[in-house]
Amino acid sequence: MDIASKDLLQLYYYLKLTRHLEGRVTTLYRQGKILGGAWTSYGTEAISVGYSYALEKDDVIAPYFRDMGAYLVRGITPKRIMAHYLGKKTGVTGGKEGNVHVGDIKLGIFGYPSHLADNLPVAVGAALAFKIRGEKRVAAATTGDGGTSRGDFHEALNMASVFKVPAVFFCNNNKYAYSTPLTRQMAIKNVVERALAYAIPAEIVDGNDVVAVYTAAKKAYARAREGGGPTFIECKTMRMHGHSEHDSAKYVPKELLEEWKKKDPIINMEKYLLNNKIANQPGLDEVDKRVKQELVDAEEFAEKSPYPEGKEAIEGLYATPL
Ligand SMILES: Cc1ncc(C[n+]2csc(CCOP(=O)(O)OP(=O)(O)O)c2C)c(N)n1
Repeated sequence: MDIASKDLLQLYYYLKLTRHLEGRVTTLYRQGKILGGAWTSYGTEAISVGYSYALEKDDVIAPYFRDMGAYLVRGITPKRIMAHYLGKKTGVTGGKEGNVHVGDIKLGIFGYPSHLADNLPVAVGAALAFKIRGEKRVAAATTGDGGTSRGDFHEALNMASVFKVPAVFFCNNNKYAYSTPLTRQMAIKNVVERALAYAIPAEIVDGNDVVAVYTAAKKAYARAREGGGPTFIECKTMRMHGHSEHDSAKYVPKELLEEWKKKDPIINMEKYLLNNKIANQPGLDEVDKRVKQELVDAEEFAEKSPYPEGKEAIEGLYATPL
């Protein structure tokens, strides 16, 4: 697939933005400035950036908690995210939520019910609606490997397949579900086998290669739009930090982390851009500088923003029909 240079550079920009934003959030968490917890997608950013960048504006996503890249790509600004983490009124949830259960329906992002595949039935419902209305839109949803062991995952895939809805599922297979390694949560080798059992076409991609994720996603979305039904894409990667920043992840063998450090998605993309002469080193440094400045501005905006007032706690809790 031919990808325009401008899109490849944007993919790189979003990888860097996600990495630095979550890095800064982690620092703020350690300083005690974050009101809730800090879950990051460190080392797996290529999945959320790749699958979301391949979508069209009218499509929707039902993300999970390691999808910061998708929030950014779809237009939740770093300012709103920073303000969210600091519990401010200008944050994504107006200061109501202190974790990463965020969404913005105006940007086609469903706020998710839980971290563990409950978002997949939501995507299937949206996709079924698109199909019934004859709209060429797609719903994308993600889950971790652990989430694929839960009932919601299986119900969603079964229904998506039976009704042939335009939904595309991504698995961020980062080898651990909290402290449980893959081998303790499933007896199969590859998660794709679960999708194949529902007669859903499935593919394994390198989850640390943003171009591979983007390309597989584009193909699956095109098929879904043409009435070809759902696809499942297993993105193999490694969770490089703890489950959350409170977790030192001592249960993960050091050698495994060392091995995957060499496959870092940002380093991969830099090599790709340099080798294919799409960018030079000063160009990449410029992106880094731009991203860091954007985050300084975002943090300043968040710091200066007010906290919500008490009475706002009960406002906006229920959906207003669009
Ligand atoms: C029903 C339910 N059980 C447990 C939790 C706590 N929890 C949140 S995420 C998670 C592990 C998720 O693992 P996985 O699906 O592999 O995603 P990963 O963290 O690896 O990205 C757990 C146990 C929860 N949020 N909801």
